[in-house]
Amino acid sequence: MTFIAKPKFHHRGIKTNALGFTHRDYEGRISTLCAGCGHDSISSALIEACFELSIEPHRVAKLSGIGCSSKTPDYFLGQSHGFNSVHGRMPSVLTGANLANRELIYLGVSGDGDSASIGLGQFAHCVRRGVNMVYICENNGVYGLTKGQFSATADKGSKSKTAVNSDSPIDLVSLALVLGASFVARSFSGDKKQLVPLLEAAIAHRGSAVLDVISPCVQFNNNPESTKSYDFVREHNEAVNRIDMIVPREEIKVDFEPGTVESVTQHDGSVIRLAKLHPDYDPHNRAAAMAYLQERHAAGEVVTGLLYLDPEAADLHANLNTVETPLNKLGVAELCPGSKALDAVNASYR
Ligand SMILES: Cc1ncc(C[n+]2csc(CCOP(=O)(O)OP(=O)(O)O)c2C)c(N)n1
Ligand code: SF4
Ligand SMILES: [Mg+2]
Repeated sequence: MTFIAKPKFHHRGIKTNALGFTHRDYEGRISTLCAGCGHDSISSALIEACFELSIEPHRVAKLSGIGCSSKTPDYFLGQSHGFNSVHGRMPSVLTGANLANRELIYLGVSGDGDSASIGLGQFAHCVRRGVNMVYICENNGVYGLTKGQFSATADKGSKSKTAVNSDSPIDLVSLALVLGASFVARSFSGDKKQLVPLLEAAIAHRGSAVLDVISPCVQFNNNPESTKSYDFVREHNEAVNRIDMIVPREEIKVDFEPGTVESVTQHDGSVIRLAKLHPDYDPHNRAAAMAYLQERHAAGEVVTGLLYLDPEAADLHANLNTVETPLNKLGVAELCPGSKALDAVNASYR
C-alpha cells in the first residue's frame, strides 16, 4: 500500500557499491501490483542493474505511459527524475527530454498495450531516430490494468482466462530490428540472471536499446495455454547467448573456454562479454537475427538473449549535430543570439 513508508534503517554490514550506495538508495515506494506480477521482478532487476553500475540516482530519468507496467517507475529509483505520461505517448516525451538534456540516462518503461497498440507509432519513430534510451516493454500479452483484454503482442490462438486470441501478434523485437534499433534483446522477468546484465549493457549502450521482457500477468494471463505464462516461457525459453557486463573500472577475469566468448567494447568503455549458447547465432547480423526469430517463433520457442548489437551506432544527437550542453545550462545569449546570427543562418540556406 502506497501510504506505508518503507523503514529507513538497514543492517550495518549491508553491501555498498563504488559510490557507497546500498540497494535501498535505488528502491522506490512499496509496489501496489498483484503479488507475483512479473513487472515487480523487472523493477527489482533495474534496481540491481543501477546498483551494480554505481549510477548516481539523480542522473536517471524514468518515463512511462499508462498501465500496470507504466506504474512501476514509482517502485524503483525513488530519487531519480520521473514522468508518468499519457497512454502510448511516453516515446515523444522521452525524445523531447533527451533532446533538452543528453546528460541523463533515459529509461522508457512501457507495456505491450502501451507500446504495440495505442503507442505503436510513437514506439516506431523514437526507435528509428536512434534516441539514446533503454526502452523496456514489460510484455504480458494483455491490458493488465483494464482487466485482461488481449494486447497486440498476444500470440494467435493463445488463451487467456476468458478468450482465445484470433489476431496475429506484433513481435516488438522483430519490429525493433526492422526499425534500426542498435541494441535489441529479449528476456523473461523470471530470469534475473539474464535480465540484469542485459539491462546493464543496454544502459551502457549509446543509441536506441530495446528490451522486450516477457512479464506474466498472474491475474489475467497466466493459465497454461497462454504463451506469456510462467510455465510456457520456462519450458520454451531458448537463450542464444549468456551476457556478462564489465564496467571500465573492473579487471577482466577470463573464466570461459577460449574462443567461446566474444568481448564487445561500448562507447563508455564498458565491455560486454557474450558467451555463445547457440553456435550459429550472430548478434551482429540484423537480417539473420530477423530470420532466426521468425523460424524459432514458428517452432513455438521464445528466443531470448542479446539478439542484435551495433556498438558503433550513432544516436539522435550525433545525427542532428546538437549542442552538447543541456538547454537549461545555456545562457540567454546562446539561446537567443540575435538577428545577425539568424541572418547568417538564413543566408547559409540560400
Ligand atoms: C488514451 C487512453 N486510452 C485507453 C486508456 C485505458 N487504458 C489504460 S491502461 C491500458 C492498457 C495497458 O496495457 P499495457 O500497456 O499492456 O500495460 P499492463 O497493464 O498490461 O502492464 C488501457 C487500454 C487510457 N488510459 N488512455
Ligand atoms: S493485473 Fe496483471 S499486470 Fe496488473 S499488477 Fe496484476 S498481475 Fe500485474
Ligand atoms: Mg500488458
